[in-house]
Amino acid sequence: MPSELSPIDKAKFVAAKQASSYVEDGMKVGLGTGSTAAWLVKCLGERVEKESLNIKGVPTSSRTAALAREVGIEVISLDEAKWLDLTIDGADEYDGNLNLIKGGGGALLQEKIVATASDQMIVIADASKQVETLGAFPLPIEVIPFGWQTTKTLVEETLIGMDVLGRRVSLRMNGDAPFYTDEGNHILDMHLNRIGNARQLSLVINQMPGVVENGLFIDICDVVIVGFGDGRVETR
Ligand code: ABF
Repeated sequence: MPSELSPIDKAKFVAAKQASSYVEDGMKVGLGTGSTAAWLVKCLGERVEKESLNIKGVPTSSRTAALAREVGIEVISLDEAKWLDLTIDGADEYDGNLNLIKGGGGALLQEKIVATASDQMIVIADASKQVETLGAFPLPIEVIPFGWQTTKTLVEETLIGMDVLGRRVSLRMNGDAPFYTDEGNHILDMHLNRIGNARQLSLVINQMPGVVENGLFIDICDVVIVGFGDGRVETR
């Protein structure tokens, strides 16, 4: 373990380290995005170097692609891979049914496509990501830039009558300018506080023109590996 890690980084590292042991020679692996997933990519890079582990990685963002190449992992596109053995990624929240909110890092679209195209998805997280009910973390939705303000208004109106506690929707910014995803889209963050029916909300949001995808991952995650600041790891 790298020395001098803060408790939160130690928690992320131990979860990532444990998850990296699920990766076997010859696998095609989806590589997540975010600070926890970055530990995973580094752990896998170490195995590639020390054990001559032969894997192909499909990154979920340009950031992860750059890191994977840097640590010596062979990077291929999802279309080259066609289907993956395993995807390992972080999350912003997970509940008792292993449903997730993802997309705080702005990469939810590629993350969802890659995770869905995998035999298994493992989430790695520190213990602070566990919630009773999803929604304290703002739910990101990816929208195309054309007419995004109209899409935002329609989303706000749609939230009336949904089982949520808040309805504020904000455009994600990057300094003074709107944030752009790797696909050239914007992100709207939905401050819902509590999502009573995540499955229904996900379906309703995705029906709206202008919405590309939302950050609810329902029935996609198979296992959550939780790391703690004292170095313990638990599997859910
Ligand atoms: C990605 O990175 C996301 O979907 C999630 O938004 C975020 C988690 O980041 P971190 O691991 O830095 O908390 O996995």
